Amino acid sequence: MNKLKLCLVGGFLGSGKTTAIAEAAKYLANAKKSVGVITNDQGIQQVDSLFIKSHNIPSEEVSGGCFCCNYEDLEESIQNLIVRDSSDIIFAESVGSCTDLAATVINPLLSFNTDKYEIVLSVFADIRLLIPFLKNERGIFYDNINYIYKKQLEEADIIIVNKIDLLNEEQLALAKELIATKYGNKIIHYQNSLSKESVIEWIQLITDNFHDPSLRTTPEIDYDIYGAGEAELAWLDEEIGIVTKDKSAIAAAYRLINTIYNKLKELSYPIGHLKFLLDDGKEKRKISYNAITINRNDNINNQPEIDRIIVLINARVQVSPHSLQKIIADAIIETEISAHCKIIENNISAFKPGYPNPTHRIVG
Ligand SMILES: Nc1nc2c(ncn2[C@@H]2O[C@H](COP(=O)(O)OP(=O)(O)OP(=O)(O)O)[C@@H](O)[C@H]2O)c(=O)[nH]1
Ligand SMILES: [Mg+2]
Repeated sequence: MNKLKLCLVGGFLGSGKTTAIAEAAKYLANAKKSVGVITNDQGIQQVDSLFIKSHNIPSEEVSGGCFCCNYEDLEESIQNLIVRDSSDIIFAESVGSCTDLAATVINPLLSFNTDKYEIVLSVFADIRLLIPFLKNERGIFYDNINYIYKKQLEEADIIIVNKIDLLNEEQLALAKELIATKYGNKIIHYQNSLSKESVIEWIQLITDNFHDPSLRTTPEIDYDIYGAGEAELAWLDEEIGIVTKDKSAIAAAYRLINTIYNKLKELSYPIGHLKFLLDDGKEKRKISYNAITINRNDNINNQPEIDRIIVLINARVQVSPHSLQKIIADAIIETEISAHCKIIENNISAFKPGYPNPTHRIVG
């Protein structure tokens, strides 16, 4: 029997996992491969799940916590994709603040299912965040969060250094030197996930590196530090409706998004991710920010003229859940005044993710 190829995709928040997975899945589907995707995040209303679905890619979602703490849900999602969609290659994107995947996901899958899986773990890193991290072993987040970042890279089968298009040649050459001294023993792929060719190279690399079904050695991990880092990044998901009288709903949505982003920047709260899914009933578009997003140039001219739009917000920010909710509430009030619209808030959820409590932990 052919083994299921499971491409586990980890790496820090906003590093480009979903972008690459969507591109890879579309490419493989065009090549007549039976591909499936599993999305995963701390909350219930997930931007990435809707984004993947909007590309008509067979998908499943694990919600309300990471794969390791929802292991049964992960197995059920894999099974659903196999049975319903005949998937034989599955991309599973873990929560961007999750680590210890080898011990809590890969080893249990291999131990409990003899001869069923071939697995490879790609860990993504946004090159603009990786460089300052490597230079001083600190990032722009608190130390506990930097610890998660470091552990993610340590357990990677393949490190995907992503968003290389955002550096010039000289910066990239210096970055490569730095990365080679630190991670010389790893397979490293320099990638631009917005480029199909670059993503095809990643697919090739994964295909060549599916591991024998033997248990992985796993890095030491201090769960108290890991848990503290998770908790320092508040989660918020919220669906809102924007209604205008002059068909300017899209412009109002962009105004709200900019207001939220600018408030977080002004208050210097480091952003893990800040994602929006705009749904005008015809088209879904995703807008994302992370800690170092600079000047997005969204073209808001020539947009459809519509009276209402739904916006799903997912945020993961180094701040308390209460403050995060307040910032968004303030931005909504300001936008209602400045954009002459009515904003209706539905289904808000804001919380500190709990202590990671994996269903299984098997050290290879
Ligand atoms: N310039 C550039 N932008 C990228 C690249 N890869 C992803 N992005 C952008 O980075 C942002 C975050 O990408 P996502 O794919 O959502 O990142 P993610 O790792 O899935 O994020 P989370 O699921 O929130 O942890 C989006 O705006 C993407 O368009 C890249 O290679 N180059
Ligand atoms: Mg994602």
